[in-house]
Amino acid sequence: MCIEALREGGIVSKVVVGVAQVGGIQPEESREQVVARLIALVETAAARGCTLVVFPELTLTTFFPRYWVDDLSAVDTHFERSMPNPQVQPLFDRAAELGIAFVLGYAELTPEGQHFNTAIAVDTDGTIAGTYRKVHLPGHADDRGIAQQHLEKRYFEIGDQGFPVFTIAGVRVGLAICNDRRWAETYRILALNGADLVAIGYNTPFTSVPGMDPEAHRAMDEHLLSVRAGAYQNAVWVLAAGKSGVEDGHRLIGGSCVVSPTGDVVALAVGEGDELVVAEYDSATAEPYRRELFNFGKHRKPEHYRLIAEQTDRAGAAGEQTDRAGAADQQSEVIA
Ligand code: CDT
Repeated sequence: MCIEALREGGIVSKVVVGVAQVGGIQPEESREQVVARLIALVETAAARGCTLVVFPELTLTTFFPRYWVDDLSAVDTHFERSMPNPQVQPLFDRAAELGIAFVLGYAELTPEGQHFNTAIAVDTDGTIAGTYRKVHLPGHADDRGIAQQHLEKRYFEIGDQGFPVFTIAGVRVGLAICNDRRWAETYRILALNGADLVAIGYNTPFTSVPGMDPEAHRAMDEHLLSVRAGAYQNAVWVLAAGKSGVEDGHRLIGGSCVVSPTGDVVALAVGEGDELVVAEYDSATAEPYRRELFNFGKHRKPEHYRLIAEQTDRAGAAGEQTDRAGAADQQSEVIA
């Protein structure tokens, strides 16, 4: 058993954690085939002493927001109508047998017909502790004509639950999904909500920003820069699990990692296929930062942060039309 017997109110101080990088998932792969790959990763995690494993964003399917589909309902085949459903149940069962908590990203279609890019936190006994629905949806509602299509705004609605924190495997885990990791607000809200560890799943292609020179090293550097800054500035651990390798002709960056509150990458995937990276989470690493440099209670000055909550855009800039992701043009308001 890798949970140290230092439980205080259900919270542990040390636990072995795993980040499950998943190689490309091709459009023709069935849910059953994907789930079999995930179970193999969970078994590897158990053999290496893990109690908590994080999987990528939209783990169960290829990254379908890269495709334009005229009929919106045609993409519903990529969405899960319930969780766990019969195809995914074997993952829940095997993880519970092995005593492993996990975070899993997938496309959620609610009974009310809403579409979300979702992650769930599942505890060691197989119960779902909670759900997060992606807030920062990148790309466009209509990318036709752009070489690198990224249509999350077309296929998903903006998450409606903020940034929640759930206790699984005795750790307070905050959830975020892919593009969320590039926004300082994500980590700060999760830290304010009490997260000790932030679990992030992602799908990042090498060529994600139209018009930008797609230098491979830059995509990886920006990813690591984001998760390292989030961890350090908020005194939290970050577990970032990506898809990797080639998915239907599109290359994803991989780079799945564990980052400690010091901002150090303590474990990093080196391959482009299914791969588990493992590290020991230790709550004590965060303590000196929380006591001194990033002692929020002592040093934060929310009275000077009003613009963050009240204003969206840079002063003088105009917003952008979106689709399922909601809302008409957001004309930014200049607040002096
Ligand atoms: N899935 C996701 O959010 N990916 C984005 C890249 C696309 S930007 C058009 C990311 O931030 O990695």
